[in-house]
Amino acid sequence: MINYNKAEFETAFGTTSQIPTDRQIEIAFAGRSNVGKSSLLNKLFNRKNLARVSSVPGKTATINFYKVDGIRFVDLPGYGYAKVSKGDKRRWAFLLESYFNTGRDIRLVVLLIDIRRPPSADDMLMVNFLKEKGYDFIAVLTKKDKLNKTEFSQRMESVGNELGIESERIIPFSAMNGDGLDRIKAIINEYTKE
Ligand SMILES: Nc1nc2c(ncn2[C@@H]2O[C@H](COP(=O)(O)OP(=O)(O)OP(=O)(O)O)[C@@H](O)[C@H]2O)c(=O)[nH]1
Ligand SMILES: [Mg+2]
Repeated sequence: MINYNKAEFETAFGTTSQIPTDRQIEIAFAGRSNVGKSSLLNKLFNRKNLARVSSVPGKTATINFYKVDGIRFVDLPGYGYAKVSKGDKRRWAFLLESYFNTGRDIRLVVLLIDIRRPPSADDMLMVNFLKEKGYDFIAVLTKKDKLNKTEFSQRMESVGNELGIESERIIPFSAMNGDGLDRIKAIINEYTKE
Protein backbone atom coordinates (compact mmCIF):
# COMPACT_ATOMS: atom_id res chain seq x y z
CA MET A 1 0.00 0.00 0.00
CA ILE A 2 1.24 3.44 -0.89
CA ASN A 3 1.60 5.74 2.09
CA TYR A 4 -0.13 8.87 0.83
CA ASN A 5 0.83 10.83 3.92
CA LYS A 6 4.29 11.10 2.44
CA ALA A 7 3.21 13.27 -0.49
CA GLU A 8 5.39 16.23 -1.30
CA PHE A 9 5.80 18.63 -4.16
CA GLU A 10 8.89 17.78 -6.19
CA THR A 11 9.22 20.09 -9.17
CA ALA A 12 7.40 21.88 -11.99
CA PHE A 13 8.20 22.21 -15.67
CA GLY A 14 6.99 25.21 -17.65
CA THR A 15 5.91 25.43 -21.23
CA THR A 16 9.39 25.94 -22.64
CA SER A 17 11.05 23.18 -20.64
CA GLN A 18 12.51 19.99 -22.01
CA ILE A 19 11.68 17.38 -19.45
CA PRO A 20 14.63 15.18 -18.57
CA THR A 21 14.40 11.42 -19.02
CA ASP A 22 13.71 9.55 -15.81
CA ARG A 23 12.94 5.90 -15.07
CA GLN A 24 11.08 6.34 -11.82
CA ILE A 25 7.59 4.82 -11.63
CA GLU A 26 5.00 7.42 -12.57
CA ILE A 27 1.23 7.82 -12.54
CA ALA A 28 0.06 10.64 -14.81
CA PHE A 29 -3.13 12.66 -14.39
CA ALA A 30 -4.60 14.22 -17.52
CA GLY A 31 -7.81 15.97 -18.44
CA ARG A 32 -9.33 19.18 -19.59
CA SER A 33 -8.86 22.39 -17.76
CA ASN A 34 -11.03 22.72 -14.64
CA VAL A 35 -12.05 19.03 -14.67
CA GLY A 36 -10.68 18.51 -11.15
CA LYS A 37 -7.15 17.10 -11.49
CA SER A 38 -5.68 19.08 -8.61
CA SER A 39 -8.73 18.34 -6.48
CA LEU A 40 -8.31 14.59 -7.03
CA LEU A 41 -4.60 14.78 -6.19
CA ASN A 42 -5.33 16.65 -2.97
CA LYS A 43 -7.93 14.03 -2.07
CA LEU A 44 -5.41 11.24 -2.69
CA PHE A 45 -2.75 13.04 -0.69
CA ASN A 46 -5.29 13.90 2.01
CA ARG A 47 -4.09 17.49 1.84
CA LYS A 48 -6.10 20.66 1.44
CA ASN A 49 -3.97 22.47 -1.05
CA LEU A 50 -0.76 20.68 -1.99
CA ALA A 51 -1.90 20.70 -5.61
CA ARG A 52 -3.25 24.15 -6.30
CA VAL A 53 -6.99 24.26 -6.98
CA SER A 54 -8.49 27.29 -8.64
CA SER A 55 -11.78 28.54 -9.97
CA VAL A 56 -9.85 30.06 -12.88
CA PRO A 57 -9.57 27.42 -15.63
CA GLY A 58 -6.17 26.84 -17.16
CA LYS A 59 -4.34 27.80 -14.01
CA THR A 60 -2.02 24.82 -14.07
CA ALA A 61 0.13 25.72 -17.09
CA THR A 62 2.98 23.56 -15.88
CA ILE A 63 3.60 19.87 -15.41
CA ASN A 64 3.81 19.36 -11.67
CA PHE A 65 5.62 16.41 -10.16
CA TYR A 66 4.72 15.10 -6.72
CA LYS A 67 6.65 12.45 -4.88
CA VAL A 68 4.55 9.96 -2.93
CA ASP A 69 6.28 7.15 -1.06
CA GLY A 70 8.80 6.63 -3.87
CA ILE A 71 6.24 6.97 -6.68
CA ARG A 72 5.85 10.06 -8.80
CA PHE A 73 2.40 11.54 -9.40
CA VAL A 74 2.30 13.85 -12.38
CA ASP A 75 -0.28 16.63 -12.74
CA LEU A 76 -0.42 17.39 -16.47
CA PRO A 77 -1.63 20.81 -17.66
CA GLY A 78 -5.31 20.93 -18.58
CA TYR A 79 -6.36 21.07 -22.23
CA GLY A 80 -9.38 22.38 -24.04
CA TYR A 81 -9.67 25.78 -22.42
CA ALA A 82 -11.33 27.96 -25.08
CA LYS A 83 -9.65 31.25 -24.24
CA VAL A 84 -6.13 29.98 -24.78
CA SER A 85 -4.20 31.46 -27.74
CA LYS A 86 -2.74 29.42 -30.59
CA GLY A 87 0.73 30.04 -29.26
CA ASP A 88 -0.26 28.74 -25.84
CA LYS A 89 -1.81 25.65 -27.42
CA ARG A 90 1.45 24.97 -29.27
CA ARG A 91 3.46 25.36 -26.08
CA TRP A 92 1.04 23.07 -24.28
CA ALA A 93 1.35 20.40 -27.00
CA PHE A 94 5.14 20.72 -26.86
CA LEU A 95 5.14 20.26 -23.10
CA LEU A 96 2.91 17.21 -23.26
CA GLU A 97 4.93 15.62 -26.07
CA SER A 98 8.07 16.31 -24.13
CA TYR A 99 6.52 14.45 -21.20
CA PHE A 100 5.28 11.41 -23.12
CA ASN A 101 8.33 11.11 -25.37
CA THR A 102 11.16 11.03 -22.87
CA GLY A 103 11.27 7.29 -22.23
CA ARG A 104 9.54 7.36 -18.88
CA ASP A 105 8.17 4.51 -16.78
CA ILE A 106 4.54 5.66 -16.96
CA ARG A 107 2.56 2.81 -15.38
CA LEU A 108 -0.90 4.29 -15.65
CA VAL A 109 -2.59 7.38 -17.00
CA VAL A 110 -5.59 8.62 -15.04
CA LEU A 111 -7.76 10.52 -17.50
CA LEU A 112 -10.28 12.80 -15.83
CA ILE A 113 -13.53 13.56 -17.60
CA ASP A 114 -16.46 15.65 -16.34
CA ILE A 115 -19.32 13.26 -15.59
CA ARG A 116 -21.96 15.82 -16.52
CA ARG A 117 -21.30 15.85 -20.26
CA PRO A 118 -20.26 13.43 -22.99
CA PRO A 119 -16.50 13.44 -23.56
CA SER A 120 -15.39 16.50 -25.55
CA ALA A 121 -13.49 16.33 -28.84
CA ASP A 122 -10.31 17.06 -26.86
CA ASP A 123 -11.10 14.25 -24.41
CA MET A 124 -11.48 11.87 -27.35
CA LEU A 125 -8.16 13.04 -28.83
CA MET A 126 -6.55 12.13 -25.52
CA VAL A 127 -8.33 8.76 -25.33
CA ASN A 128 -7.26 7.89 -28.85
CA PHE A 129 -3.70 9.06 -28.20
CA LEU A 130 -3.48 6.80 -25.13
CA LYS A 131 -4.94 3.85 -27.04
CA GLU A 132 -2.59 4.35 -30.00
CA LYS A 133 0.46 4.59 -27.78
CA GLY A 134 -0.70 1.59 -25.77
CA TYR A 135 -0.78 3.25 -22.36
CA ASP A 136 -2.84 1.64 -19.63
CA PHE A 137 -5.39 4.18 -18.55
CA ILE A 138 -8.54 4.60 -16.49
CA ALA A 139 -11.25 7.21 -16.88
CA VAL A 140 -12.18 9.01 -13.68
CA LEU A 141 -15.53 10.78 -14.07
CA THR A 142 -15.31 13.85 -11.88
CA LYS A 143 -17.91 15.96 -10.06
CA LYS A 144 -20.28 13.06 -9.48
CA ASP A 145 -21.92 15.05 -6.67
CA LYS A 146 -23.31 17.47 -9.26
CA LEU A 147 -25.66 14.88 -10.78
CA ASN A 148 -28.85 13.40 -9.36
CA LYS A 149 -29.47 9.65 -9.49
CA THR A 150 -31.30 9.66 -12.82
CA GLU A 151 -28.71 11.86 -14.52
CA PHE A 152 -25.97 9.70 -13.07
CA SER A 153 -27.47 6.46 -14.41
CA GLN A 154 -27.94 8.03 -17.82
CA ARG A 155 -24.32 9.13 -18.05
CA MET A 156 -23.03 5.78 -16.79
CA GLU A 157 -25.07 3.98 -19.44
CA SER A 158 -23.49 5.89 -22.31
CA VAL A 159 -19.95 6.70 -21.29
CA GLY A 160 -18.42 3.27 -21.87
CA ASN A 161 -19.49 3.31 -25.49
CA GLU A 162 -18.49 6.93 -25.95
CA LEU A 163 -14.96 6.24 -24.68
CA GLY A 164 -14.71 2.73 -26.10
CA ILE A 165 -13.44 1.20 -22.84
CA GLU A 166 -14.73 -1.44 -20.42
CA SER A 167 -16.71 -0.43 -17.35
CA GLU A 168 -14.01 -1.67 -14.94
CA ARG A 169 -11.86 1.18 -16.25
CA ILE A 170 -14.48 3.84 -15.52
CA ILE A 171 -14.62 5.28 -12.02
CA PRO A 172 -17.12 7.94 -10.99
CA PHE A 173 -15.56 10.26 -8.43
CA SER A 174 -16.39 13.22 -6.24
CA ALA A 175 -13.77 15.39 -4.60
CA MET A 176 -16.55 16.75 -2.40
CA ASN A 177 -17.38 13.52 -0.58
CA GLY A 178 -14.60 11.16 -1.66
CA ASP A 179 -16.85 8.79 -3.65
CA GLY A 180 -14.69 6.56 -5.84
CA LEU A 181 -11.43 7.36 -4.06
CA ASP A 182 -10.89 3.84 -2.69
CA ARG A 183 -11.33 2.31 -6.13
CA ILE A 184 -8.83 4.73 -7.63
CA LYS A 185 -6.33 3.96 -4.87
CA ALA A 186 -6.77 0.22 -5.37
CA ILE A 187 -6.10 0.51 -9.11
CA ILE A 188 -3.04 2.72 -8.58
CA ASN A 189 -1.76 0.14 -6.13
CA GLU A 190 -2.09 -2.64 -8.71
CA TYR A 191 -0.13 -0.66 -11.28
CA THR A 192 2.68 0.39 -8.97
CA LYS A 193 3.44 -3.05 -7.55
CA GLU A 194 6.83 -4.21 -8.77
N1 LIG B 1 -18.67 19.86 -6.91
C1 LIG B 1 -17.45 19.49 -7.23
N2 LIG B 1 -16.53 20.42 -7.60
C2 LIG B 1 -15.29 20.00 -7.96
C3 LIG B 1 -14.93 18.62 -7.92
N3 LIG B 1 -13.64 18.52 -8.34
C4 LIG B 1 -13.23 19.77 -8.60
N4 LIG B 1 -14.20 20.68 -8.37
C5 LIG B 1 -14.11 22.14 -8.55
O1 LIG B 1 -13.76 22.42 -9.90
C6 LIG B 1 -12.87 23.52 -10.00
C7 LIG B 1 -11.57 23.11 -10.70
O2 LIG B 1 -10.90 22.14 -9.93
P1 LIG B 1 -9.32 21.87 -10.08
O3 LIG B 1 -9.01 20.71 -9.22
O4 LIG B 1 -8.55 23.12 -9.87
O5 LIG B 1 -9.27 21.46 -11.62
P2 LIG B 1 -7.95 21.21 -12.53
O6 LIG B 1 -8.32 20.11 -13.46
O7 LIG B 1 -6.77 20.98 -11.66
O8 LIG B 1 -7.87 22.58 -13.31
P3 LIG B 1 -6.59 23.22 -14.05
O9 LIG B 1 -5.40 23.02 -13.16
O10 LIG B 1 -6.99 24.63 -14.22
O11 LIG B 1 -6.45 22.51 -15.35
C8 LIG B 1 -12.64 23.98 -8.55
O12 LIG B 1 -13.53 25.03 -8.28
C9 LIG B 1 -12.99 22.75 -7.73
O13 LIG B 1 -13.41 23.06 -6.43
C10 LIG B 1 -15.93 17.66 -7.52
O14 LIG B 1 -15.73 16.43 -7.49
N5 LIG B 1 -17.15 18.16 -7.17
MG1 LIG C 1 -4.88 21.89 -11.60
